[in-house]
Amino acid sequence: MLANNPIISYQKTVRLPIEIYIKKPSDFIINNISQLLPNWKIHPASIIIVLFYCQIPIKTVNQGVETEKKRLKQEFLQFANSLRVILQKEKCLIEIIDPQEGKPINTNQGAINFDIVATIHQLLGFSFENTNEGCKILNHPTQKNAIYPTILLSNRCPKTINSILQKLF
Ligand code: B12
Repeated sequence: MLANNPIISYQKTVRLPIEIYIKKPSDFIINNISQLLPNWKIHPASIIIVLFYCQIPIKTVNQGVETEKKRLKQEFLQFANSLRVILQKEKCLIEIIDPQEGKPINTNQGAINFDIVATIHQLLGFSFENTNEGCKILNHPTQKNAIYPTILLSNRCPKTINSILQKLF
C-alpha cells in the first residue's frame, strides 16, 4: 500500500515503474539552502522525489548491483533532463541532484551534500536501515531495498508542478 499517491510512469530500458512524489522541501533543506545550493538566491518551493524500481535489491556490493546502478543512473539522467526542458518552458527553475553523490548537477556544489535517504525518510515516512559500512538504505513499503531514490528541486509550488506532471504522465 503506497501512501501519498505517487504519479506512476515507466522506465525506458526495462518496463519497471517509476514513482513520482511532489512535496514541500523539509525544514532542513529550507534552513540550509545556502549551504546545499549556493547559487540559489531564492528558496525552493518543491522537491520532486523520483523512485526507480530496481531489477534486483541494491543492498550489497557486487558487479550485478554496480551494473544495475549504472543503468538506473542513466535512466534518471534521461528522465531528469527531459523534465528540466519541459519545466523550463513553463518558466520553472529546476535543479537535478546527482543520486550517487547528493550534489547539484547544473550549479555549484555547496558545503553540505543532500542526504537522499534522510530527505525521503522525512518527507514520505519510509523507514531505513544502516549497513555495516555506514550507509543508509531505504525500506520501500512494497519494493523494500529494490529502489533507486533520486531528487530534484524547483522554485514552483507542489500544486503547479503536480498539474504540469499530471498532464505528462
Ligand atoms: C557516502 C555513501 C556511502 C558510503 C557510506 C560510508 C560513508 N559515510 O562514507 C559507502 C561508500 C560505504 C556506501 C555504500 C553503499 N551505498 Co551508499 N551512499 C552514500 C551517499 C553518497 C551519502 C550517504 C551519507 O553519508 N549521507 C550523509 C551525508 C550526505 O551527510 P553527513 O555530513 O554525514 O550528514 C549531514 C547530512 O545528513 C545533512 N543533510 C543533508 N540533507 C539532509 C536532509 C535531511 C532531511 C536531514 C535531516 C539532514 C540532511 O545533515 C548532516 C549534517 O550536515 C548516498 C547518496 C546521498 N547523497 O544520499 C548513497 C546511498 C545512500 N547509497 C546507496 C547504496 C545503494 C549503497 C550500497 C548499499 C550499495 C551499493 N553497491 O552502492 C553500498 C553499501 C554496501 C553495504 N552493505 O554497506 C543508495 C541507497 C539506495 C536506497 N535504496 O536507499 C544511495 C541513496 C545512493 C543511490 N541513490 O543509489 N554509501
